[in-house]
Amino acid sequence: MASVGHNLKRVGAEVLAEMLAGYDVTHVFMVPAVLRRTFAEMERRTQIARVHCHGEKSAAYMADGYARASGKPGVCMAQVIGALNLAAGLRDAYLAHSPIIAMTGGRDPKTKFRKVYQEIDDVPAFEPVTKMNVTIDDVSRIPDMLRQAFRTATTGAPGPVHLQFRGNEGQLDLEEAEMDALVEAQFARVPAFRPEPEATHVKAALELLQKAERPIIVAGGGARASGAGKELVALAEALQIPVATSLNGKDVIPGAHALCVGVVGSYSRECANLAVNRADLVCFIGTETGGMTTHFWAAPKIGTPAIQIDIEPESLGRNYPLQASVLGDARSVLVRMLGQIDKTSAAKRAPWIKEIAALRGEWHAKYKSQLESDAVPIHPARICNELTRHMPDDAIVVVDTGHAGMWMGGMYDLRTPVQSYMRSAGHLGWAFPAGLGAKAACPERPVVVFTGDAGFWYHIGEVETAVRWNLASVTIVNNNGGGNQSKRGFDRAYGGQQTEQARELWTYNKTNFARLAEDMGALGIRVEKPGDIAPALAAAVAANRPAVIDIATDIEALAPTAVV
Ligand SMILES: Cc1ncc(C[n+]2csc(CCOP(=O)(O)OP(=O)(O)O)c2C)c(N)n1
Ligand SMILES: [Mg+2]
Repeated sequence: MASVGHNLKRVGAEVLAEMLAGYDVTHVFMVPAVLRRTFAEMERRTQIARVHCHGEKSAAYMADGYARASGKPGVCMAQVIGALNLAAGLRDAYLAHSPIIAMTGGRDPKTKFRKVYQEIDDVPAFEPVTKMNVTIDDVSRIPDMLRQAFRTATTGAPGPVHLQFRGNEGQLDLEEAEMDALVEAQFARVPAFRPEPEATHVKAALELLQKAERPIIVAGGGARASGAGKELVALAEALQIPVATSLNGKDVIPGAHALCVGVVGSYSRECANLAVNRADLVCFIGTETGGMTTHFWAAPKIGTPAIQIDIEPESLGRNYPLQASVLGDARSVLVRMLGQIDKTSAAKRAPWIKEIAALRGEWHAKYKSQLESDAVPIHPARICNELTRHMPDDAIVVVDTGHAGMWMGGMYDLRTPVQSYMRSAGHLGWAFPAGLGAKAACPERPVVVFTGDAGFWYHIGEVETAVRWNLASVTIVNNNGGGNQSKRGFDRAYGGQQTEQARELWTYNKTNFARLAEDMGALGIRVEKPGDIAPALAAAVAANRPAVIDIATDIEALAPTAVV
């Protein structure tokens, strides 16, 4: 704990700047004007980079990417008029359990309800997207409220918090009070605590796993946040249990691992859904068992024997009646299990593992022609395959939603346990700014974003931010000239076959994003032939400056939908 002494009158901005540095915050993402004096104090007292963005939503997404890449809360800020833009950007973080501290300017009691320029009551809008949503009205409360914000963001299932500072620009930071810049370093990253499970619960769950002949693990974002990948793979190997993941938990086991069946649910790999639906016991680890992960509770079907491990008691059994539930940190629970496993129970699962290998093989055979397609315009599955083979060993892969999520979730494999994967929890346009935040948090690791063109358009102005701050992520744009995930839906809306004019609902003008990126000072590479994907990736990673790889793809190629 860092303390600056007692009975000392200090300016709020000084304390806030020092505390953020004390919590190991390296970047804040914002649109001015908010907490201006705090920015001045950051410059005087800290090394914190103040990344000035082109919109509050993308600032929040950058903070989110920073948080998911590093486990450290991401900090973003907006003045009162930008507050709801910022709140909109917290929605993905809330859904994904990403720790964020959002700071906004707010109302002054002296003038509220008097039609102050740009002012409404923003606080209610933060309520559905935060774990904690508070106003700081007296400067002396900055230290304890900031500590509470870090504590809330990093404990249990992590998530965003909102601090509103008095004054439309948070001018509260100019005031003085007796206070200490006291920091609780434990809450500077996730997981702040690793709650140990009850021994009897661990034993009951393990006995069921060992008894099962066809068990499967479904691991989610909670396993990822706990850093439980190594222990999870060790347990799976020791007991010969196949592993499926949620989209949010994709990087807890490399896709290349023989026991990995892939992502289960809606944006999934067919063999994962099939495997989960053939299991006689499903072990959920750190997943909310929500609609996306279970394809609306069809994989597995409700009633399938299940056990669950989670850090949040209210998650246990929410959607699947359980034979055993274990409350605790995922890694801690797995360590306990590993300490008492009976490896001899694995032998009886040889037929199940053979069946799993066959399911994996069938999937590869079915999609081989797409994965290896030489078609021009390029088939997106071929991009995924090239990325599987050529992604740097320690890359952080950041993926947008829609078809981007489907292509990469289902068809891209992580090769190594140190490659990371982060995905939009549903918001189109999240990935590009999130990738910039990830690069800010982990400058030594390659960051490779996969997005569609509609996704990239959202925050394209942030290419300029990336250049200005040399946030050297590589952004791959699957450029098919439209939002072609919408194609199926409009086919249906038009009764089977849409009109030519209907395409105005989901297509754009043809654009060369590589050229646009070059104009903004980034490296732009246009790819039109499949053989050029790998060299473009290598060149973009080596360039060490923000890069956009624009890949011309087939607008008629539709990602496979979930099979159960
Ligand atoms: C904020 C938000 N608005 C709308 C959507 C609905 N949506 C999902 S995918 C999609 C189009 C995606 O287009 P693009 O990024 O070009 O990818 P493609 O489907 O063409 O591969 C839309 C509009 C969404 N997911 N998020
Ligand atoms: Mg598109």
